[in-house]
Amino acid sequence: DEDLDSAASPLPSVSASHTDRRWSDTTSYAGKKKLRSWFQLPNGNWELGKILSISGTESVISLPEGKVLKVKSENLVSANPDILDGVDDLMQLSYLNEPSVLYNLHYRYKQDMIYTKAGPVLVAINPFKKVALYGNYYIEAYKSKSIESPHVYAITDTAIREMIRDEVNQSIIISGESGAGKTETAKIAMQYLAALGGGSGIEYEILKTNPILEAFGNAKTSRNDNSSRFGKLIEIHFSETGKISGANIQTFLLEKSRVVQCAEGERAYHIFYQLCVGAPPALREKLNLMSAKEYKYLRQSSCYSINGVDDAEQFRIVVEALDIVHVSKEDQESVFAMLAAVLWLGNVSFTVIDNENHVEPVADEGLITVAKLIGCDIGELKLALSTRKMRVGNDTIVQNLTLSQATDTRDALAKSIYACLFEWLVEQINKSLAVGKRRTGRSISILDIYGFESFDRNSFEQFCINYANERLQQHFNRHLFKLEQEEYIQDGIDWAKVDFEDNKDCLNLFEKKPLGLLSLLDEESTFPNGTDLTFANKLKQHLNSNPCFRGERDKSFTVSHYAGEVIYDTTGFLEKNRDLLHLDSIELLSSCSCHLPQIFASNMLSQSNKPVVGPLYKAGGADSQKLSVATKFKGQLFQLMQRLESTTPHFIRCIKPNNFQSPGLYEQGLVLQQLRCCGVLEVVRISRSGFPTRMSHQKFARRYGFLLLESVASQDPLSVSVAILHQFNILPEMYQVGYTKLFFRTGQIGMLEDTRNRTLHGILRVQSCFRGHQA
Ligand code: AOV
Ligand code: MG
Repeated sequence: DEDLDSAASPLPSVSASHTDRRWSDTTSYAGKKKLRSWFQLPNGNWELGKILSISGTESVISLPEGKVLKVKSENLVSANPDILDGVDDLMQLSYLNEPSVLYNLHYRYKQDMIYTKAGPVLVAINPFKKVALYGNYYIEAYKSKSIESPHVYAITDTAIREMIRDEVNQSIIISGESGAGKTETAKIAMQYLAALGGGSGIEYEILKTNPILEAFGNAKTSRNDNSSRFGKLIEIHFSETGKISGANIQTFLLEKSRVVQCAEGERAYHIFYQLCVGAPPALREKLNLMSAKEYKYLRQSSCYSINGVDDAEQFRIVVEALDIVHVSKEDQESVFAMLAAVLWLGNVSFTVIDNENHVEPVADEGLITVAKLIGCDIGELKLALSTRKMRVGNDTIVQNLTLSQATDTRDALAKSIYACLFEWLVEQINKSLAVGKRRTGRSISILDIYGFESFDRNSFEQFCINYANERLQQHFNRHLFKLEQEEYIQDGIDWAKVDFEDNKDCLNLFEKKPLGLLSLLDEESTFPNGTDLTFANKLKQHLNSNPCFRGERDKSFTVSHYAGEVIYDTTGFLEKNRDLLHLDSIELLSSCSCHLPQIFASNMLSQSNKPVVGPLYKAGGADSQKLSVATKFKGQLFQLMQRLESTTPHFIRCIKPNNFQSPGLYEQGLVLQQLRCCGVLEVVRISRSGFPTRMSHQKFARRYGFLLLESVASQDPLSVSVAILHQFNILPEMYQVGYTKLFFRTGQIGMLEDTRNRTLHGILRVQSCFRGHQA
């Protein structure tokens, strides 16, 4: 059978350094007939055909539905034999080219097998529907290892075992584009951890943090109805007995602009809509709540509901979860009051009072309700929204604000209240989940950060999100390429270095000092006359020689990210990076009679003791001084990476099969682009072109030594091992002898194992025949 024959043929030679051959091996098919082969259609999709004949440089190929085509042989790409259809690890494919990988993933996806291994990495393709792969039955099955097919449970199980076996903290790092399924995957991993490490009851609290954080930190975007607008690392602690003893959540950079502004068809944070439809009558009255349509902040994107989501029901779920993580009813009411205050603040309007466009707030229902909800004096609120105190020498003068200044001040206040509320909530949750003082055990961390984003219009938020993804990508590269290759060096192995798409240049573009994106942004943010335009011009002036950077028209620039090019529009960059809240607003909050605004004010003041935002603000004197947003975020990311470096990582790559959040639709081009950019195929390639199977000389000699036909003079394990390799004619390029171990390419040990099994089987049969004769 020719198909089988090609399955058994040695691995295609994988070129180590030529990028043009990264994705396809063009093993020649000349002389073979009726082989399966890939043919690329004009639309870019691949179709599986059979080669009917080959003459010269042309082949005749039959495609599905009876089409027969004559094509150039060089346009055909080898397909795997059908016995390899749907293998659960891409490593097992004889031909590792793009169409074969796409086909294999699709083959499985059609049968709801959404998980596939790519060597050490788990690939998860979003099903966009309920699949019967979860719950107690499966948890038990993975725990007892009665099921071994790839799964988040299996990866999580490995993490637990390695944590216990090696006494090393573990991390599960989930990445992928927006909407690819990271957050769902993180929850599935948490479910497994809770089931295996449960018992104390704390696991129940841990699971309940999800609905809370999603309500306050997720929103509908054009990419994902439940898009995370913050990054999250949850560290789950285990006692020596393997039981969960507590947890800690760290969050990263919440997108706060969404509170006051969001694009058509998107929504602000879920909790606002949940509160508007879900609040019980008494609460509605107390907060003077109206329907979402009445609030300007929610009205601007003309989207109030999400298909298949019942916001009122979600509200009840959030309240129940808040109860479980021990947020008191009183605190809950304060939280809702802050949310209502933010909504009402958006309704505050201004009237022009002089011919210089100075304004004052209209004392209507909005203003009155805000004052009541945060517990401040109406007069103070009016002043805080329409004037600014300036210190000149020893005098304080009061300046009136123009309409646009007042609107910005109002929005800044709303954003700050919301961001502080989010932080405060996370703090409360952490108190409730706190690990006891005896922190002797180990931990498993799960990282779920916002995915790479490229919209029609990309602003400061996408800039930060994509920067974070570059950092993560580097961590991935380091662990799966660099470290792997370092192990070969350590054991003295001679191997062909495999190049991978290193994103060092792009990270440098962001981080280099003083001429990197972040430094230049900070510098411009401190200049009194800095504007988004001067910032954009400075970038073009200094960075145009960087291969990852390109200046664009107007105020825009392009960055070549590992996941593709993104054009950023610098409008609003400086302001978002400075993220100033005027001292007047902070003073207003600290004058409030309600306790949350007071806490927020003191948090803001304590965070602003590092004056990196320079002279401008000092001169003004009335502004708070603090780290710029980008610098703070960078620091957080560095810390995160440091923490992850001390753990054994397990990687999950989520893939989005279509942009419509629709089940069953598998778009080859889209999947391919994600596979390419996240380096999944390189991981398989390095695992295969490298020597993924390792066995110590001792173990190898013990296991296969009895197969030797001639005895070896020296009985040391190394000599025995070498004799075995010779006897079985294992080609020199298929293995390497290291100082301590033998290193094999994929599939080699399989052949030896087969022989070993057959021999053992034969011996047993002979023995049983022999016994039969005797009887
Ligand atoms: P993300 O976290 O990767 O995007 P989500 O985890 O929110 O993506 O997934 C998006 C949607 O896909 C979910 O709301 C589900 O409807 C569906 N989904 C994902 N995984 C599964 C699964 N295993 N089973 C069923 N449905 C699933 V973002 O946070 O936008 O980067 O920022
Ligand atoms: Mg998410």
